[in-house]
Amino acid sequence: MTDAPATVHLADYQPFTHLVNGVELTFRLAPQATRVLARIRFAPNPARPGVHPLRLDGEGLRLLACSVDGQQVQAALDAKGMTISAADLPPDGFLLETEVEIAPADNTALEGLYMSKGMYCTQCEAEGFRKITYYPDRPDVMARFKVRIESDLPILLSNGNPVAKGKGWAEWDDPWPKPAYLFALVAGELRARSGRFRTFSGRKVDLNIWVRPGDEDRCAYALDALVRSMKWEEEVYGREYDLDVFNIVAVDDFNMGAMENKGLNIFNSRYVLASPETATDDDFARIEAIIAHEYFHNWTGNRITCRDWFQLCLKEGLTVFRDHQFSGDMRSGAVRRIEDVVVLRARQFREDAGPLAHPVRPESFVEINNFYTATVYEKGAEVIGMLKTLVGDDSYKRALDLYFDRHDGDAATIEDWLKVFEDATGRDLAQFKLWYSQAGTPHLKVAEDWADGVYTLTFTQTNPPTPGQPKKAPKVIPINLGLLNPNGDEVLPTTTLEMTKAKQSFRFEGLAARPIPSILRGFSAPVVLDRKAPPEERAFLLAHDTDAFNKWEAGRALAKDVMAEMALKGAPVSRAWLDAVAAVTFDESLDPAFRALCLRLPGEDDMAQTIHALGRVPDPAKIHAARREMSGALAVRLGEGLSQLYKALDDGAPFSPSAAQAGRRALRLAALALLTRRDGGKLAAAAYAAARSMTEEIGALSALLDIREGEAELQAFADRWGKDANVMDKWFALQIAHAEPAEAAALTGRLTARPDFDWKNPNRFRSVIGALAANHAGFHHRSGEGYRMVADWLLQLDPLNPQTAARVSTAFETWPRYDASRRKRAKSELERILDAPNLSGDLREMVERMLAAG
Ligand code: B3K
Ligand code: ZN
Repeated sequence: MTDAPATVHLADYQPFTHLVNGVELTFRLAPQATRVLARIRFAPNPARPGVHPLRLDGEGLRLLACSVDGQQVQAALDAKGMTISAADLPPDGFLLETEVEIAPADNTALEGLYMSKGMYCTQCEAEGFRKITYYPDRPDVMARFKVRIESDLPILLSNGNPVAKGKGWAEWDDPWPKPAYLFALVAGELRARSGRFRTFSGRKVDLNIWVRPGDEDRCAYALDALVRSMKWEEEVYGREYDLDVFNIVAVDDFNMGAMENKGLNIFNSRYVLASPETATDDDFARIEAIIAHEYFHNWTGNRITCRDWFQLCLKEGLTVFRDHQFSGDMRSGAVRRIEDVVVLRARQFREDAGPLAHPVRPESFVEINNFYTATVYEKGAEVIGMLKTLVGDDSYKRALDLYFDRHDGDAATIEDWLKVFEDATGRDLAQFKLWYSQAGTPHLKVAEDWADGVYTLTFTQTNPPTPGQPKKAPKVIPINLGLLNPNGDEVLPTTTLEMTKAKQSFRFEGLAARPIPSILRGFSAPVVLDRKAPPEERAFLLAHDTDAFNKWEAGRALAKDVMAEMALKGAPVSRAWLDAVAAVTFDESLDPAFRALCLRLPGEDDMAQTIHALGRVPDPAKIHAARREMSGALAVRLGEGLSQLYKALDDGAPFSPSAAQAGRRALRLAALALLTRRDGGKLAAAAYAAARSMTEEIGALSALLDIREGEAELQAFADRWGKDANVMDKWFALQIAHAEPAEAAALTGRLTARPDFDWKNPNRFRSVIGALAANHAGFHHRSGEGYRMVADWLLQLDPLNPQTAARVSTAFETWPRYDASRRKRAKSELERILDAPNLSGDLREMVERMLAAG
């Protein structure tokens, strides 16, 4: 048994005892016995006066040699690191030399140095560097790294600029001081797709995307996205790249999306490789966003890093905000905003409403990897969006310039970040800071009054209790508001109301008629708007709102009202909703991508969350049935127009991943899905056979699976793509996503029995087990089979890869919202996990937090 993992507290922060003045690493690579030689120069840290021993992190290392200034010393070793007593350390600074042995081939956790299909690679954030060598593995210790790699493999990469290479070795030098979590090394049989970028000051940068042989022809889109990111970063934020090379490596076994290591980004191959035949339009959009995200980290994350892991949102929230801005500029801003809010609600609102809720800046953790969450990332980005709305675009720009100026080279905090805004604008942000410290999604109620030509809106905010935070103070909420006349004209263009109190009224005078309010335009704050509105008003806004987000939101709110009535009271599909959607669907003046979004029904999990927030118990089977009934009714209501739409949207143009073409495909495939509900699958089968892109292939296959057809197409798909893991992941996930609730677990069972269910690969695991967890009615099926199967697989994966097991376990975070019988079943699965011998600290922390809810 290892000791119980300790809880780390933000309040306990202390600077490290020493400074690191330079690191030289030599890697002698071998799968079972890699040698890592480290030469680290330490100096006393003036911020920690006094005499201190040297405490270094280190896990799973075999120490072979250890000396200080050339003298061998006896280090005290334990499971978490080594300590060298102060008596062995010259007070003015010293050179520590160590040699350790590690076995990358046995590293199944994919953290530290590991192997993926014969290639060596690393993942150090957050605390993986300690699995490579003894080091102060914390973000506030920044140092310059020089690296020598010795191996017979042809391509040897590390951070910074290449210095020299010869047969069997290569040397790299990173001139920019960095924390250890940004260290990276890659060695393998790799091929590059290369490009060039000239920065605004004239610096030439070599760009390379490194992939396994055979994948070279799938790099063009990522390379193009990289160049556009670099340019956008210069134009919009004035930030230039700072090395001679920028390398990206695609890896098949990776715990998350990608990693921003300085000058050497490592990517999950599914977020790099793309061709029209293998990637969907959504894949293209995601690749563009992730390439940009990791690139933008070069300034927000690398040049300015975090003082400690509690400040994670400092780099992640800001970088997500920036990648959202970028995607909005590259594509339709309105469509991107809607998509981002859909994700925010699906992941972050869900997290905020359950047992895993935590502040954007948490105050304690056991395993930091468990805090790379939707709250830190997505809500962290929303907080920055609100700040920008409150101070205005010009002040935002001035504040960011000041941030880069003042903190370049620092390991900074949220306090530093907010101070920059206070200094740049003169604003007091003390109340705003609550967004960082209080968890939970605020609910906003609205009351209207119209009397004597004066229209008054009164808002009331409530901040619901979350684990460890029973009581909360009111937050600053920027509410973007527009007012429309009953004839559809806008009488008040978008105006930001600044709500600072628990209850607050805003008056509008000089209006000729009682207006229709368009509240929270652009989703100006991450809150739940609790406002009942009659269907006519929602339909009116869907038809007339000038704010694209709120126009969509009106349709979405209407669809949710209808679905809730159906699931809770057995109401019929509403005519008003059908008519309103029909009007938008056939409105040729609107962007096809927007129309496709309006045709998409709210997700079942989202609906369950909404019903739960109404104080009712969601029934997954009823929600599922209601949603199907709604799309069936829509297929009928849209009638012949659908076929025309489907035909008209095929312009025969050659494939382009452009947002415009993707939008047309999305609308066309939405039409196909509905048509398939009526024609028994004839059109979809033909569409599958004629598909010229993966988007069309998946679209046609989904439509067929939706009506329990598509056996032959599934087989054809597997025959064609069987050797392509990234494409086959879609094949696995799609079937499970479309499975009947009662059959989802059994289907998953059959798929996991296949020899190509490589469960140790995180992408495959997520495509199958994650897909079952995401099939709302299947996972929550009353038999409890969904819960049992996911729990079984978490238990199987945990000993090998605790990080991915812990991540997928969030499938259970919603268990308290359901009925007693489901709760009992889910809870007993969680308890079963907790009883497992040698459960990882990662999974234990998650399960304990989830169980604490009841
Ligand atoms: N910073 C990494 C995430 C690291 C996750 C460690 N468990 C990727 C990103 O946010 O860009
Ligand atoms: Zn990031």
